[in-house]
Amino acid sequence: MTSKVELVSVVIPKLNEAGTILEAINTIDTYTSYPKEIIIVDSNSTDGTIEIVKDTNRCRLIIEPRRGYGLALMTGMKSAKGNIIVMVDGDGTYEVRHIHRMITKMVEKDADMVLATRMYDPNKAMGLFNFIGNKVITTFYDFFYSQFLSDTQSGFRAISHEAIDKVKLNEGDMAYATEMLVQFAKEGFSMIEVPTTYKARKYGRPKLRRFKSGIEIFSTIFRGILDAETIRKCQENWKQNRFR
Ligand SMILES: Nc1nc2c(ncn2[C@@H]2O[C@H](COP(=O)(O)OP(=O)(O)OP(=O)(O)O)[C@@H](O)[C@H]2O)c(=O)[nH]1
Ligand SMILES: [Mg+2]
Repeated sequence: MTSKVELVSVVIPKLNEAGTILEAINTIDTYTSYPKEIIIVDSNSTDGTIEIVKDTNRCRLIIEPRRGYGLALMTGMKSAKGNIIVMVDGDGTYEVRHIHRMITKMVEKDADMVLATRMYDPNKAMGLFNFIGNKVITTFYDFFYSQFLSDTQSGFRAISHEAIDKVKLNEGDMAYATEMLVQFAKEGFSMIEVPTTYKARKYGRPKLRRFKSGIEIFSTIFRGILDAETIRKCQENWKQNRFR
């Protein structure tokens, strides 16, 4: 539950995103009027990103030498001081202006997590493979974990710090985001979505390795399904919450 905003910690994992990071920082600074801190977690970028971040003097920079999207987020969240944590990519693909709208919704609905969904975006900028993969994963996830999400692979989320501290997450790479949803469903934490827009990557290369990530994400979902206790809890939570 998130009934008030004390401090928002925006955690940005980034690796070689020199072309987009400054704009992301500036936009977050301008459009998020809640009290905030920006934490950048870098795995030793070699394209000048680190220098750009240092020059801004507006962010806390953490070097996490181990590679992996999940590891970077775990490290960043560990040092977050806010009662709300926002995770978002530093690659210019997500509309970071929408952080404000996500947090307002979070407080209004007293939610544990708000995901920015890209599924209602009129620009349809998501690549076809990613779109299909996302749809399949989301359908499986919703069915087995009794949820109604439309974009489980969104890496743009506002999360209650208290809630994330209660779950144990181990996935070091892209499956981290799915593991978080599995654990939140098991704990009965409330998850809602707000629409956002999405842009295709303009700078650098994606770090997502589709095949490897696909296997890890499905393994994460199926591991939870095989755990009868998890599924029982999700169904129980759904029954309790459906008339709310
Ligand atoms: N610190 C750190 N950040 C990472 C690592 N791998 C990925 N990232 C960052 O995590 C975010 C998500 O990775 P992306 O490559 O954008 O993956 P994606 O969003 O699936 O791919 P795109 O559609 O191309 O954006 C980006 O901001 C990356 O720079 C890593 O090993 N270390
Ligand atoms: Mg990205």
